[in-house]
Amino acid sequence: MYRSKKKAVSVLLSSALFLSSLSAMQPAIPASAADHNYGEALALSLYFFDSNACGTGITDGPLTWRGDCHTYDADASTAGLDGTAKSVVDPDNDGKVDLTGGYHDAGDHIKFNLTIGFGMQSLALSEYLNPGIYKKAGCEEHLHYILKRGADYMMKSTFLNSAGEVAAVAGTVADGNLDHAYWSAPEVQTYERKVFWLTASSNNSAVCCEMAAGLAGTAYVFKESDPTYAAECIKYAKALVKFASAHSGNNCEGMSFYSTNSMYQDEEALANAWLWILDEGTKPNYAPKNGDYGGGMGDWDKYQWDKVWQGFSVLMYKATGEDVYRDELLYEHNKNGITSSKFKGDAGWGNSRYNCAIQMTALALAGDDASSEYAKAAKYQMDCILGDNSLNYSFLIGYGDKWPTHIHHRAANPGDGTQTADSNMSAKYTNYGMLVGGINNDGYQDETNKYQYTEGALDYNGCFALACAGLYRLYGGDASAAKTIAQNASEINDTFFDSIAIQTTTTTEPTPIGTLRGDVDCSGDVDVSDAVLLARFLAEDSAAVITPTGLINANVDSDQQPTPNDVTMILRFIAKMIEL
Ligand SMILES: [Ca+2]
Ligand SMILES: [Ca+2]
Ligand SMILES: [Ca+2]
Ligand SMILES: [Ca+2]
Ligand SMILES: [Zn+2]
Ligand SMILES: [Zn+2]
Repeated sequence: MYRSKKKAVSVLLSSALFLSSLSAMQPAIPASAADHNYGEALALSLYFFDSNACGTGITDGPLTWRGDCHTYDADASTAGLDGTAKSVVDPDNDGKVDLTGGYHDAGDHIKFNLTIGFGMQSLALSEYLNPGIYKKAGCEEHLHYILKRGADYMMKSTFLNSAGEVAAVAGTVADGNLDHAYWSAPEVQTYERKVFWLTASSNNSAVCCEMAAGLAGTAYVFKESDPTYAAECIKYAKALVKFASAHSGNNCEGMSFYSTNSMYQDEEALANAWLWILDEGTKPNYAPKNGDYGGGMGDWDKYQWDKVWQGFSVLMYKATGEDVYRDELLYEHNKNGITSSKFKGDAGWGNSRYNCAIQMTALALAGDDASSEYAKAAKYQMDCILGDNSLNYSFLIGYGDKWPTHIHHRAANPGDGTQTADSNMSAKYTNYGMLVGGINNDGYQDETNKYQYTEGALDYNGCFALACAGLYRLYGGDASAAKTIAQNASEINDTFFDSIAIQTTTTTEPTPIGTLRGDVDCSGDVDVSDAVLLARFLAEDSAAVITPTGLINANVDSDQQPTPNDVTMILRFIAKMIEL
């Protein structure tokens, strides 16, 4: 589909003319040298997910020091299930089901579908907001590899009946208290891993919708390269949203570290927004104002594992350009307040992830303008995290030349078999790309048992990707530096993704803007029907429907959103008075 539209462009306009008009309409971006290398940081950050991989296919994978683990999740217990749910999950009635795969959550080895969903959704969102950014960083295949492991596991742990409806979800695997009792590498562990099931009578709707958002986001990333896989992800995403709303609940058993509140409408809205963007659903109907999404549902917070309203608004703003989302993001930005003069360090536990989440909102407001105060504020915060702080530590492990070594991560810092985190041993392996909690207003303590500072998790790196991808798009950076690190680090199997060509460009390329300027109905050419459709849409004619791509195509004057001026410009183009 994308290729054929491109062909139509070249028929209509010479490619040179098209490109020159494109660049003329882009806001000017100052050619500033990047203080930090965001391309390198983004590419490195993906390796954290490999460090938390669980199941099989890990030995001989991207990391030399990781191997298959918890393979006995293949015989996970179905205890706790009964009736139809039991018969769907365990048709041979042996009391066992295969739940291998997925990701450990943090420096421990629990698999929470809530944070796996959040992590995958965040990675997919970082690509959507910054189209082609992982390709530019030379790590598109790596992104696909990570998303597929996450999506494969979320689908494997979702059990559909013959009608395609969800019968049960293995929401969490491993009891946190038991898991935490062991400080050892995942590869050697044999403790019993309990399954916490979600069913119609004991559901957790936020978990199901977060999974749906992760699956639908993954479908977006795969829709061109593997439409069959994307369709499978969409099927599960739709089933999970339906299950979550038909049987709403907030069962937090087994989720003591990530207890959700009862508000799942934010995760639901996010999943539905992705489905709408994929042309697989209707446009979510929310009009947030001053943090209030209606019906008493408020944001007034930051994007995080069970509070994703800002992720929803960022996604919708990118898709529609509508002022209602910009105004809402501006409200939350002003409330959370980051500037380019003071590091925001008010979170006691895992400060860097919240800081990155706030950067995401600022970068959405910045659009393509690297010289805006929003962009500069995000850049300042990220630069502090990457090393411009009183300790000169990069809190992204393996980036720069100094980083924390007493990390709270059992796989990378397993000790000698008798030690616990209290022994404060140094990491055995450099866990390249792991974002740790890092510095906050109280400082930083590089101690293995100070998990508030030295641990990382799927949600941390998800938020990091959202911030770093935006900064890389705006300010550039030489991503080949990550490849050089991979070649020299004994921890990384640098030939694993060898088929990937690293692009070393340091200039910022124009952000792709739809398929064809002025082609509001996405028919492949621009004619009077495009102007008519846009005029009807702007007059709020409910029968006038424009796809997200069409809305981007419609905004020919490149301001925030389609307006009557765009109709005028399209008509002038048809009359051959101007170029688009
Ligand atoms: Ca079985
Ligand atoms: Ca929620
Ligand atoms: Ca058209
Ligand atoms: Ca416009
Ligand atoms: Zn494992
Ligand atoms: Zn833990």
